[in-house]
Amino acid sequence: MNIVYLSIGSNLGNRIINCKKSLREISRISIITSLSSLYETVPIGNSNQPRFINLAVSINTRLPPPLLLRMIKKIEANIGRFKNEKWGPRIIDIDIIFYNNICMNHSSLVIPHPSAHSRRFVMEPINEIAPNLIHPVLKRDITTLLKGVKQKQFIRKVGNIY
Ligand code: PH2
Ligand code: MG
Ligand code: MG
Repeated sequence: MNIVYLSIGSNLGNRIINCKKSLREISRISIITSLSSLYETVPIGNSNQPRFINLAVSINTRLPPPLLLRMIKKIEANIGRFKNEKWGPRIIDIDIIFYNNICMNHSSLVIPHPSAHSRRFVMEPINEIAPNLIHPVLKRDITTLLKGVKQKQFIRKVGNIY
């Protein structure tokens, strides 16, 4: 089995329900092994959009990375995601952050996610479920990487999904 960390975000519609729906769909294609709290976060990149709800999950899956990505895109489409601008508002976004300790750099899929380590909305939830996980490129654990992230990026725990 492969151990994968996903980052989930929503900033359109009922953000918590959208995240819940994504978890239900993810559990159909994999085993969810841990779940972070929910966080409300200020948008990074394009700041002129609503705040996000973000969380992280770890899953066990037999799907290889390209197939997992294809399934994730289907899940996003099922929940109602439409094509939109880069970094624009979205109903649901599910990103593969880590896949075992694989490092891959394909045009359609880069793992680890290339900007994960500089985003508090990704690192803070993963730190909750896997503080000792080593980033396979940067060779540092999550807690150490989180300390290097700009603490300005506003983030607030808003509870749990269940
Ligand atoms: N996702 C982005 C860009 N900016 N900002 C926050 N706070 N949360 C996100 O999930 C997010 C973002 C691109 O996917
Ligand atoms: Mg994203
Ligand atoms: Mg994405």
